[in-house]
Amino acid sequence: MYRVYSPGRVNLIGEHTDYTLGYVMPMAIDLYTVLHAQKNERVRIYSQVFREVKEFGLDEISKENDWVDYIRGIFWVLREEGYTIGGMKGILGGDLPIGSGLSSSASLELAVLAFLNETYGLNLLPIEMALLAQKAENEFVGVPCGILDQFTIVHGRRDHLIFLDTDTLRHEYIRLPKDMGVLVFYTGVKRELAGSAYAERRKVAEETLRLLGRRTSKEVEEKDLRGLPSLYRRFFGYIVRENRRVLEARDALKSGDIETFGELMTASHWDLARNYEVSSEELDYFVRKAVEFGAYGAKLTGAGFGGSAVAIVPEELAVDIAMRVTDEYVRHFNWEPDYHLVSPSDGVKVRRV
Ligand code: GAF
Repeated sequence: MYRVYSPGRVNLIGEHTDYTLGYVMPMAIDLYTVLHAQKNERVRIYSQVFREVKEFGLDEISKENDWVDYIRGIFWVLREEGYTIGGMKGILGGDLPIGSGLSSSASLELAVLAFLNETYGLNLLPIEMALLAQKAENEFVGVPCGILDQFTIVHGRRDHLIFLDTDTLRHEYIRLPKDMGVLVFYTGVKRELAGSAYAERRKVAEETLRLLGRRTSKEVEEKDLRGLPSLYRRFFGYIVRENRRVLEARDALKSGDIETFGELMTASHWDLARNYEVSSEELDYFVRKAVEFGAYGAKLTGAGFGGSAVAIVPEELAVDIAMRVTDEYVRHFNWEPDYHLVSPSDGVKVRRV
C-alpha cells in the first residue's frame, strides 16, 4: 500500500502571467490531498469528501464533468503519451479544501500521477509530471491553465518560495523569513474556471502577443501597447507591470525587505482588481482589512473571481489578524470564511506504508 501527500499552493505574486510565459512566485502549502492506494486492474476510488465510490476501466475513459475527471485525465494523458500502466484502487482524503482556489484539482491530478509513476515504474522527472498534469487539465478537463499550479505542487520546498520563469522553467528557491506568517482566507465564493472569464483573459493575452509579434510577456513593455485596442492595452498593461513586480518582489525578499515585498503584493491585488478585472467584492474586502489590521501585504491568489486571498503577516500577529478579519467579514457578508495559517511545503511525495 502507498500513501501520497500532494500539497496545494498559493501564489504570492505573479498572477495571470504564466500563460504568457512570464514570472510567478508561488509556494506549495502544508494542506494536502492524501491518497492511499495500491495497484488494481480497474480504477476504483472512494472520496472521503464526496462520500462516493467511482469506478472505470482503462478502456472506457471519457469526460463526465465530475471530480473523477481529474483522475481520468491522468490515465488519458499517460495513454496519449504512450505509457503502459494498469489501474489502481484507493481512498482519497486530506485537509486541502476542494474548489477554494488552492489548486485542489492539480493536487489531485499529481497525487494520482505520482502514485502511478512510483508503482508502474514510469521514471518520470518532476518537471515531466508537471507538464503531463497540465496537458491533462488543458486537453482532457478543458481548463486552459498555465504551468503555475502543477509546477509548484511537484517542486515545492519546505520553508521556501519558488521564483519561476514560466518560459525557461528555470527556478530559484527563496527562503521565507522566519518571522513571516502566511495567512490564507477562503471567501466562500466558488470559482468557475473552465469556459469562463479565465479563458477570455488568456485569449486576449495570446492575441496581444500575436499582434505584437512577441513570444512572451517578458519581451513586452507598456509603451509597445500603444495603438492596440483599449481592452488589450489595459489587460496586457497589467501583465507587463506584474512581471516587473515579481522581479522586484524577488529582490526585496532576497535582501530581507518584507515591507516592500508586502507593498508589491497589495499593488498586484489592486491592479488585478481594477485593470485585469478578476477580483470580487469579498476578495477586495479581505485585502483591505488584512492590510488595515497589520499585514505587510495581501492579494487574491490563483485565478480570482472568488476563491481565496493570501496575506503576508508578522508571525506574532497572524492569529489576531485572522480573527479580526474573520469577525468583520462575518458581520459584513453574513458568512463565516475559512482561514488557514500555512507554511511552505515540499512537493508531492509517495511513501510505502
Ligand atoms: C489558475 C491557473 F491554473 C494558473 O495556471 C494561473 O494562470 C493562475 O490561475 C493565475 O495566476 O490557478
